[in-house]
Amino acid sequence: MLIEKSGSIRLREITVPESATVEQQELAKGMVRVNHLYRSALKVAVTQMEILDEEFASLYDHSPIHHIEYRIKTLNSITDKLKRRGYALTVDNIYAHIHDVAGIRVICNYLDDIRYLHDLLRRSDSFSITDETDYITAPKESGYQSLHLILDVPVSISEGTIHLPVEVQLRTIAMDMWASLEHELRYKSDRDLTAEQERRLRLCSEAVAEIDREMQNIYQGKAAEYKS
Ligand code: 0O2
Repeated sequence: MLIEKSGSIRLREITVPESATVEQQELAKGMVRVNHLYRSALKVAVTQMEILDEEFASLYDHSPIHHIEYRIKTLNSITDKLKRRGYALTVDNIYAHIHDVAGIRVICNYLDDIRYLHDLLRRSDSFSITDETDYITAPKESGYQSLHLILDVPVSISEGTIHLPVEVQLRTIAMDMWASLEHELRYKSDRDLTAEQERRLRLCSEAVAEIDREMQNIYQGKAAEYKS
């Protein structure tokens, strides 16, 4: 199942007043180009991911991917990230410093599915992995778990082949449940989470990790880890 999340860059999001300078008009045009190119990179990467999934399913009668979500980062989010890192909003800075303009989230059934897909992507000739952060082996302070990869994706356009980064977040259904609810709890309210709530979220994340290990063991027919 493929889910496209909203959030593409649209020209109308960029205020170009009548008095806009040539530079501002160029920026607006450049943003439309950014959107088009990253969308194309996203399509290439999503299609390749589906091909791997279908091939695996036909060989082993098990699909490693539960579903895939993808999105183009919103202009606001791009602007915030550039600002946080001390860069001005320019097309060149987006290409140089933002590696998650195009993002794919691959929700897997089991932990081993993540390792298996990671391995396939490492060996793939279609793109290379330029960066990886394993928040499963070492979860973030918040408790967040996922495997983050940056793929270098070749895209054929009229002028030739360009290479663009696409961020891939690989996680299990259980990790996705935690991340979605934690994000909701953290950002949907105008009140910050208390230290106690943060602690409880970390405990939930540990419980998620244990559930993932146990589901994996059950799937493989191994002995249960829980002690009665
Ligand atoms: P969106 O809308 O998902 O793109 P950054 O923190 O973004 O300046 P970096 O290196 O990209 O720098 O950060 P990181 O933490 O490796 O990856 C950022 C993305 O991972 C986030 O995207 C989230 O999708 C996810 N993520 C990271 N930490 C957490 C967390 O504690 N909770 C949840 N729910 N998700 C997390 P964005 O950019 O926030 O937004």
